[in-house]
Amino acid sequence: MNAKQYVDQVFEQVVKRNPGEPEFHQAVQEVIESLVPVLEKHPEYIEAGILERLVEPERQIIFRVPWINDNGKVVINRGFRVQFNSAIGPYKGGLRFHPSVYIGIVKFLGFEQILKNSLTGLPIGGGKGGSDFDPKGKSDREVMKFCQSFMTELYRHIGPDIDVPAGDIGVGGREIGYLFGQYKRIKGAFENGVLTGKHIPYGGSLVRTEATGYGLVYFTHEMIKAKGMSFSGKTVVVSGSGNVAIYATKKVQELGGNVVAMSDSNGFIYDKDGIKLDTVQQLKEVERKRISEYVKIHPASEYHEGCTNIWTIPCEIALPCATQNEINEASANILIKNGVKAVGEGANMPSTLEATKVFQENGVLFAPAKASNAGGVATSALEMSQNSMRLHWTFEEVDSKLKDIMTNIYKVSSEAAEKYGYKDNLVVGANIAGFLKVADAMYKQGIV
Ligand code: NDP
Ligand code: 2IT
Repeated sequence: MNAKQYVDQVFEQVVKRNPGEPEFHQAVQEVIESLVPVLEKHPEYIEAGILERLVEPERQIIFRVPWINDNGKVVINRGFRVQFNSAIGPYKGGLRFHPSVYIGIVKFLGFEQILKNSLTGLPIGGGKGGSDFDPKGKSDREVMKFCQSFMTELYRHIGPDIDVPAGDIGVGGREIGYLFGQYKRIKGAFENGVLTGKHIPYGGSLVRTEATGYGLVYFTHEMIKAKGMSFSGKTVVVSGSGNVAIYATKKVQELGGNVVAMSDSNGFIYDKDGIKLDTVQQLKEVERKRISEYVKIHPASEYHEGCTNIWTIPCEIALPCATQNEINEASANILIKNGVKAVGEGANMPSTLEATKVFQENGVLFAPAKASNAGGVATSALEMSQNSMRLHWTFEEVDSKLKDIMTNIYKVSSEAAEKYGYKDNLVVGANIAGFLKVADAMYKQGIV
């Protein structure tokens, strides 16, 4: 069997074995199709069933999360943790709390995490988890109750050398704090390396809050710099207004770019003179309100319903930082018609396979999520290092390590692309560079 036939057969099996999980199929398809040239050079990986093993999680945990809301009503949510691959380190990846979470979403995110974590150059395997719990409109007390119940089951599956969760959509510092408090109470030990994204006083790392957004801009900057471009004076659209979007916007503004639009799941704001980030931070990080409130404070700006309509705003650089499949083929075509030159993915898999193809066929510089948003998990790994050493690095130290890591991810991804005959195709380059380390580790550890 040749490499192409092998890949097709593995993909067919994935679809058959994981019915009704289109996001997982999509993530797998994008990765394994680009591995054909690697498998041609390494027939021993086919022999050792590396791909069949890579696409099958080592362990999938699904559990009941019962809690009582402020009205005294019993509420049941579902919790998930997929421990996907531990070839190069303990499982590592975020927790997502959003009503759309089901096993297919957790598997897609966990699968992406394997190669992303490998690209960071740090010793972390791939995992992901979450719940269909919706934090919107819940009181702090309800969020705490939910987090405590969630951890009461999860604690038995995780640990600083086993599996280290962090945040993702709907999970930020507040949730990590409640989760850690309950873990510590159950274990009766101060094992702060069990979670990352912690607050600073109990072992959090400086820069972790900013890391995904800053890292995205560092990576995108490397990509556009190679073609003689910079952020200075560019019109930029950033979707989302959560953790990743806010700190991507902050770094773009520092580099002299003009971010003119941001969004949430209801709609988007357009402020042609530049988004006032302080207002967005106050509304989103402090008051947890809708982004539509922005126009009341800045009446010269506009609010439009429909989050994906944000891609109709003309820009030279687009940074999708909200959620999966938020840019489809039609949106990609509109962006191109309006003159987009570069796309940097902050969210996980924000472009559909068709949209990615449209960007690449039209010469748009394209930074794929597993490379460009790896700064968050990389800084999580730096948080784990500091916890192990019982030391605390300064903001400048961590930020400079983050910058080096993102620059290196760009370098290894573009070199792998070129080496395997896909010059400038960072999708293929990132997949190959991430895969090689994991495959080598799996191969050397035998059939496990
Ligand atoms: P947050 O919860 O902080 O923010 C999410 C933002 O995206 C909000 O503005 C939210 O709007 C919007 N959003 C969420 N779901 C949807 C949806 N279904 N449709 C439209 N808009 C939506 O999450 P993060 O900023 O942490 O995560 C954003 C993306 O970045 C995700 O894809 C995540 O996986 C990825 N990521 C996050 C990392 C991290 O370190 N946090 C690291 C790497 C990737 P609303 O408030 O209305 O729901
Ligand atoms: O998608 C991601 O990389 C994250 N949500 C961050 C994971 C982490 O462990 O910091």
